[in-house]
Amino acid sequence: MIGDYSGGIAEILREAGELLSEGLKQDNRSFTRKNSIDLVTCWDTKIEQLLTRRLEELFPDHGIIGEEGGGSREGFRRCFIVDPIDGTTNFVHGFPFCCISIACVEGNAPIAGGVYAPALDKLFLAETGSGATCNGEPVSVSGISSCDEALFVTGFSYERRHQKERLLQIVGNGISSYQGVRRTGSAALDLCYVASGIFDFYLETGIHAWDIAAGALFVEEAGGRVSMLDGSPLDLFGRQIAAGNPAIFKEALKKTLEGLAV
Ligand code: LIP
Repeated sequence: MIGDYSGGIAEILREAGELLSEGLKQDNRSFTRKNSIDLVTCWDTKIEQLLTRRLEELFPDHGIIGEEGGGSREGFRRCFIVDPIDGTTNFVHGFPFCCISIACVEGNAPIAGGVYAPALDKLFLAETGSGATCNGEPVSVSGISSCDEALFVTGFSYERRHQKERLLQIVGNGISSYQGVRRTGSAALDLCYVASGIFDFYLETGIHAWDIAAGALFVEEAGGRVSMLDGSPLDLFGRQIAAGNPAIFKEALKKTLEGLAV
């Protein structure tokens, strides 16, 4: 799949992936706190600097928004939204389920994206209308047709200490409704695994556009659905997402949010 963006995004992700691998090889990874549980490491900063520099070189007329550096999309028709390390808490603890995410958006719609997890040796790419791939092979969402047979994945964002009852209700609903419930710590990889038919439904609140922009495109290009918790079209900046295979989507949304105000 070589559209206008995939070649450049893949090249930059592989370069940044070397820094992430280097960081994972360290005995330990020091961090500072953005709040009581939201961490940042020097690797997040280094990788975001590389992403920004290389994207400016390859796509000079695009805006850039990054988790660590801010940036803006004002005045740009198209803008990159980057997460230098999605799954930073995993990274700090040496749990290799972490990745780098780059998405190109026009308005509120992702049109191209890439996610690279070097420790898993998985490079996901997609462009609107061209499908989604993992390591060059097409991926598609699962065909599972009932929640009983499905694997549900969710996450606990950095607001979790103020939302404990709500999150426990979602997990409780998950335990009663699905074959299994998972929490991996990386929204971007959760969406990649939905697009690959490994997870069947994902739902999270409190996440940011940089966590989900690329992954949401992968799910749609792999034949899946993404939306807000009330089923309305996804707003990347709306701090919530539901994603899954179309066969169980409606049932899963209803069962997962049972007893909760949406
Ligand atoms: C993480 C998300 C994850 C969420 C975490 C955190 P980060 O992003 O990928 O789904 O549960 O709380 O937001 O901070 O590692 O880029």
